Amino acid sequence: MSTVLRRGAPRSRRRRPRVAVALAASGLLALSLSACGGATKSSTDKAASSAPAAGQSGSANPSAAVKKGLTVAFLPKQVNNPYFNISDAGGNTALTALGESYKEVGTTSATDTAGQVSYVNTLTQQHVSAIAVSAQDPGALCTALKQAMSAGIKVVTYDSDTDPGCRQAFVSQASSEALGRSEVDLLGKELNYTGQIAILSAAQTATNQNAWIGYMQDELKKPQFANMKLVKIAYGNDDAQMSFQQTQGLLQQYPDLKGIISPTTVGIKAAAQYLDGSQYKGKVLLTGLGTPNDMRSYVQDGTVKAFELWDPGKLGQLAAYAAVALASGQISGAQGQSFTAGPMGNFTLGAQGVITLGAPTVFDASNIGQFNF
Ligand code: RAM
Repeated sequence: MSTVLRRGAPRSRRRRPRVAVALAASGLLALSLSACGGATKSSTDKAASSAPAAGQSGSANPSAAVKKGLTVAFLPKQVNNPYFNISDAGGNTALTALGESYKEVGTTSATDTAGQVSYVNTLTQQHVSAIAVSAQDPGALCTALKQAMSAGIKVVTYDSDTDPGCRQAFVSQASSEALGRSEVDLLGKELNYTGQIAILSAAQTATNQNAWIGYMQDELKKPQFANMKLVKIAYGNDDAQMSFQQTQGLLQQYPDLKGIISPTTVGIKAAAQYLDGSQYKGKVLLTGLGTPNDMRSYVQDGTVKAFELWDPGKLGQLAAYAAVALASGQISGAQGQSFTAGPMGNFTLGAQGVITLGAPTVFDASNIGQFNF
């Protein structure tokens, strides 16, 4: 994919309408670039991101009818990532079942915050009903998302949140705390709570990975981990090649390394691939978050013992139902409101508009055969 235009490049199978291209190519893109400046957040955005929650107040009518003719746009962190192919297909399934319209736009790189901003601006111009976005950075999209909300567009984050003031609700895959702590616990058991470990993350700014890593570091402070030392956090940017090279670099830099946690589907797959073909296979243990289909062969050949994930398709479905509930006025993002997510049942919003999918599944040799995603 490295030959593909990186910034704002749309999926080839879903061409951007001409008007969108024109807008992005002219003033809007310039505006977004100057406002958000790629990975470096401007002070404007920092100020915007710390403002009080814009859209989580306001009244809602839980028995309002589902509006018809809605368009929900999915803007994943990265469009060429199999994880988001599954999650966004789930969004499409839910919207199709409701008779609403689905579309997906996004960048091919997971570190193209300016590209994400540009897409938000384009969707605002197109006046979609709602945007479901997995944010590459907690603050960089805030100015653009607040403009979208001011224009009446509902904003739900899924998978990776923005600062809470920049969206109405966040559809979270699972408790961040449970995810972070459990990955350390899985590796700790496998290593008999001894040795140097490293983390191979995604983008350095990713809200979700950083939240999980925070809890991993906290878990490591517990007495049972006194002999386990986190020596490095490396970033593979959800890029397969970079994640592979970062794994190689970790082993070169820390020859005594005993384990790696990679809380990204792209990272764990690349790390497993590296270990599998190296002298470290079976000696350096690996866990984290991966899809069963990506990881099956590495579990079967002993490179990986156990890892975890939620069902990305269900996450996308829930994001779509939440977006439709927001656009229909059934919820506004306030704590305690609830809505029905079709066959998935009822969900209630927690503090700061967080809607949690559920608990993740731990996959190992005993159950991986039962899962196909
Ligand atoms: C990658 C992305 C995504 C994360 C999964 C686990 O696909 O970073 O945001 O939730 O891994």
